Amino acid sequence: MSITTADERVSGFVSSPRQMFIGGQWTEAASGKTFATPDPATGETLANVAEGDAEDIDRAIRAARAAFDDGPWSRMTPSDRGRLIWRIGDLILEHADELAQLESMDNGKPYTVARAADIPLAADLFHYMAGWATKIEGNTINISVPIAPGANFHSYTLREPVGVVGQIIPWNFPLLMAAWKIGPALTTGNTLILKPAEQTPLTALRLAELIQEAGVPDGVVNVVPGYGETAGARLAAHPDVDKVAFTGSTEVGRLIVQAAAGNLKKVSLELGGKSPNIVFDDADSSAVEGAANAIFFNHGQCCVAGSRLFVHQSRFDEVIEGVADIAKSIKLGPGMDSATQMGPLVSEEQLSRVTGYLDAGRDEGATTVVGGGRYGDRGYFVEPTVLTGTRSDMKVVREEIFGPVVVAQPFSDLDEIAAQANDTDYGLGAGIWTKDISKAHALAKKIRAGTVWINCYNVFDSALPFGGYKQSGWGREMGHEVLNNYTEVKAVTAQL
Ligand code: TXE
Repeated sequence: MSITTADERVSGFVSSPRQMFIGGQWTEAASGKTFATPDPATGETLANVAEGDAEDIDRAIRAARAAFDDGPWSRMTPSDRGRLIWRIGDLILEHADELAQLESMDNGKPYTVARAADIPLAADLFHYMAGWATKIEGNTINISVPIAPGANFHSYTLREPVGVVGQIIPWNFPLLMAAWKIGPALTTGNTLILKPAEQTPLTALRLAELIQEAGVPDGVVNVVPGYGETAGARLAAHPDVDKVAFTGSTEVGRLIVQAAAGNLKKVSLELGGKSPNIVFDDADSSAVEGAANAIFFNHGQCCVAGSRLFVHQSRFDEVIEGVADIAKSIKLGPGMDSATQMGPLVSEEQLSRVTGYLDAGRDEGATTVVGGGRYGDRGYFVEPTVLTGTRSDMKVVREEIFGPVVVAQPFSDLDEIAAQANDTDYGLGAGIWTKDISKAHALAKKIRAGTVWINCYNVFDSALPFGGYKQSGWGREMGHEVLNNYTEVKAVTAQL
């Protein structure tokens, strides 16, 4: 018997065109078209993938509808459902090396990071969600009905799946975003169609194979790779989809809401951010590394990146110098190189978007302390960058850059910093660095954001709800909060 290694499985996976997964079958696009997903470290084609568009989305929705209405899924007991979901988590861990390689090659992030963070977090999400399958409960409610004095009623609520769910995800954490979407939808008994980002379809397709191997019935999970304007738009607009869950840009989030208005499907959104990271005068020295990690992790391609750094004026020079030193020391290279600490951005489009912001910052008068441009002339690398001398009306301060670029500003008091931190259309995350825990909690309360980290940053856990205030989104993912995203509540009243 021959044993295939993760390397061999990965090269086998990318060497032939990948098909889409509809109704438990692996199939070509109805149009026969494929698209290339490039290696961001070189720009060369990594793999070819079936290009789904409206017709394929329609097929997938029919499969998901049949599986929801008539399939074994709706008759499965919660504990059997939970066991299947747990098994998906196990299979992810069993294939962790292979998935981390695929993720690194398709997205550009270092293999070591994918192996240590993305893959175990994705597995953990399924393990966490598996437990909820048996704990979805309604309430009994005592009612007194004024127009029926003396009558006796028995009222209770049922929490039921929304139905067929369309899920559209981005490219910054491809497998993890697929897990955040698929895990809770399955736990609550929905069926789904996932459209991965066109830049990074590979791990979602490999995940679909593992979901099939786990024994999830045909049609419950469908994965249709393709472009946003075609496949994504059809999924968001389709009248037979009951809910759409989207993670991506605020701009496309608005289009999703408009498309969903046709049949008023439920919508949850996880959108952009411009998160403040605040270092007080009494902060521990770990704040410097914390501020660097907040922006440079995943090359700044995090919706929650600590992209606006506010430092108390008494510590400003020291902290900026420290973050700049870290920026200079970061080793850039291909994700699969074991020495690499930061890989390329995901695509040529993101490279020109981020370098465009660097030009805009310079034009508007910002000072580049370190970095400031493209790195090398092959692949989509950008230098880790620190900008100072910025004003709150500058493009680089107001808009999400989604690259390794932080804008740093000094501040002097608590009231001023709360107002500055909230001076943004977004409200996804925030960081606070201080030894004064009362001050930290007081500020945490004032900040209008879905997540606040105190003396840490980028700490995620499947049990913690995640999502945004203001234009950063609607609804929460993870934790028990996510169950609200994927269930309807029915009130039942019987007269006794
Ligand atoms: O995002 P898009 P892009 C932000 C970040 C980044 C910018 C652009 O600032 O620089 O968005 O990235 C699908 N109907 N974030 O262009 O277009 C698309 O195919 C339905 C923040 O890559 O929003 C992909 O699957 N779907 C973010 C997904 O939407 C459509 C993560 C995200 O792509 C569609 C990514 C349409 N009309 C980018 N158009 C975060 N919150 O983490 C596109 N899509």
